[in-house]
Amino acid sequence: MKFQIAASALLAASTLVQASPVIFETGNISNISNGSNHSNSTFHNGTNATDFVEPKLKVIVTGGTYTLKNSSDVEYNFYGNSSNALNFTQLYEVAEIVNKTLDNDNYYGVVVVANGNSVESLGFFSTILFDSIKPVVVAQDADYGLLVANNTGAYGSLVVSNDYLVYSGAFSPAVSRYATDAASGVPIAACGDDLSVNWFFDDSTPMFTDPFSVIRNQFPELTNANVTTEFNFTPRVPIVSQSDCSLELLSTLEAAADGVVIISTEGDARSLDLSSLSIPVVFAKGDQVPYLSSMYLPEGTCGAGYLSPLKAQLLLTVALANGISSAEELITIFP
Ligand SMILES: *C1O[C@H](CO)[C@@H](O)[C@H](O)[C@H]1NC(C)=O
Ligand SMILES: *[C@@H]1O[C@H](CO)[C@@H](O)[C@H](O)[C@H]1NC(C)=O
Ligand SMILES: *[C@@H]1O[C@H](CO)[C@@H](O)[C@H](O)[C@H]1NC(C)=O
Ligand SMILES: *[C@@H]1O[C@H](CO)[C@@H](O)[C@H](O)[C@H]1NC(C)=O
Ligand SMILES: *[C@@H]1O[C@H](CO)[C@@H](O)[C@H](O)[C@H]1NC(C)=O
Ligand SMILES: *[C@@H]1O[C@H](CO)[C@@H](O)[C@H](O)[C@H]1NC(C)=O
Ligand SMILES: *[C@@H]1O[C@H](CO)[C@@H](O)[C@H](O)[C@H]1NC(C)=O
Ligand SMILES: *[C@@H]1O[C@H](CO)[C@@H](O)[C@H](O)[C@H]1NC(C)=O
Ligand SMILES: *[C@@H]1O[C@H](CO)[C@@H](O)[C@H](O)[C@H]1NC(C)=O
Ligand SMILES: *[C@@H]1O[C@H](CO)[C@@H](O)[C@H](O)[C@H]1NC(C)=O
Ligand SMILES: *[C@@H]1O[C@H](CO)[C@@H](O)[C@H](O)[C@H]1NC(C)=O
Ligand SMILES: *[C@@H]1O[C@H](CO)[C@@H](O)[C@H](O)[C@H]1NC(C)=O
Repeated sequence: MKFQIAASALLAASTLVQASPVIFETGNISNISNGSNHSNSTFHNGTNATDFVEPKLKVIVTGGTYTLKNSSDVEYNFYGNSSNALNFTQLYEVAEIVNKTLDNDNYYGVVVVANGNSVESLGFFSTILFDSIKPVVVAQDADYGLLVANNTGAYGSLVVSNDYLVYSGAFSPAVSRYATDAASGVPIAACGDDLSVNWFFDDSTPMFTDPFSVIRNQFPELTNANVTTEFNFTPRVPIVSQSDCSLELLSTLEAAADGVVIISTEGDARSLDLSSLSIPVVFAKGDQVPYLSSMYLPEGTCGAGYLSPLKAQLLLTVALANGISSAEELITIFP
């Protein structure tokens, strides 16, 4: 730990106000309430408040490091305190809370505190599901999540790592056991020991989910936060290594899975016979900031691009949960 943040130090930090704003989304952000300059007269829907509530940040606790302490500018909601990776059902349960919070003018951002096994999933899941300029910050430490979410430059889904770097949820470090290098990721800001958040770029909207992306334009259903209550269906998408893809394994998968992510371990996978599989297949790499195109993959399968195996598994599962399963569609969704 470089430094410890006490709540009082956070509140006293004048650097929070001075940090230069960064625009993460194209669009008109001037009418969204935020922590640094609230307007008492008008909500962004144009109506006037009769009983004005000063906007807050909401912290949703699912694990990690936190102290439950409601105050005038932070509201803590306890979801759970798990050290296991949140499963798909739980991700959607948290998503429903985040969705309602983002749509509520009484909150100007959300912090999700989670254990280290869930940070990558929550950050990437939020990137897919939430099309909002309000910050959704996933962190293991609530104080760091709040520090970043309260920075006027923080928009969209972000992950704060334990070494105080800030990532877009699409490019957070691969913390899962499926990555060969646990440190990979593309940071966009660093928190300073003066409690500043120092952004590296002017506009860090990932192209993967920007307003012109395929995912936002052609598959808006992927932002539905209530899929599991709606369909009561949790797709089963295991991750397997290419070197384990025996005929026996493939026939087991055909019967027991709705889709599969295969970790590419050989250069050219085109000789792999997947003809016995009728479920969607996505190949992903476990390398540091990987890129896997579909060029050397068997026909009818999809490359995960720069997504880690865990992120590829999540995207495929969210797609399947929304009824998207053809290779043609999946290829356009994956980066
Ligand atoms: C939010 O804060 C930024 C930076 O201080 C400011 O430019 C913007 O106008 C504020 N928005 C509102 C609605 O107060
Ligand atoms: C800002 O307000 C304008 C006019 O009321 C509206 O058209 C626009 O969608 C709002 N933008 C956001 C980001 O809420
Ligand atoms: C942004 O929204 C504000 C407040 O609704 C409005 O006055 C301004 O003209 C808008 N700017 C653009 C570029 O739409
Ligand atoms: C956010 O920043 C504002 C302005 O500096 C400050 O008044 C407020 O206490 C901060 N909120 C949190 C939760 O740190
Ligand atoms: C806060 O917003 C008001 C109204 O938009 C503006 O007049 C004022 O300059 C802003 N204050 C700061 C510190 O940005
Ligand atoms: C908004 O109203 C609250 C409660 O009446 C008051 O404490 C606060 O100073 C007001 N803020 C602004 C920016 O006028
Ligand atoms: C909201 O309040 C402001 C300031 O009191 C006023 O100028 C405006 O006309 C009101 N708008 C509506 C829709 O009532
Ligand atoms: C904080 O306030 C919210 C809303 O009133 C409430 O649901 C929650 O239980 C409170 N949390 C704590 C830790 O008191
Ligand atoms: C996720 O975990 C919860 C709590 O342990 C459990 O009730 C639920 O059945 C699990 N869901 C799946 C899809 O495994
Ligand atoms: C405008 O937003 C406020 C605050 O969320 C809400 O109470 C009010 O019902 C909304 N009005 C309309 C017409 O949507
Ligand atoms: C929340 O969910 C509703 C219903 O699916 C959707 O219309 C809205 O855009 C979502 N809000 C956010 C911020 O994702
Ligand atoms: C789920 O969201 C969809 C799309 O916004 C909506 O049509 C549906 O009514 C919602 N279902 C539930 C159970 O909330």
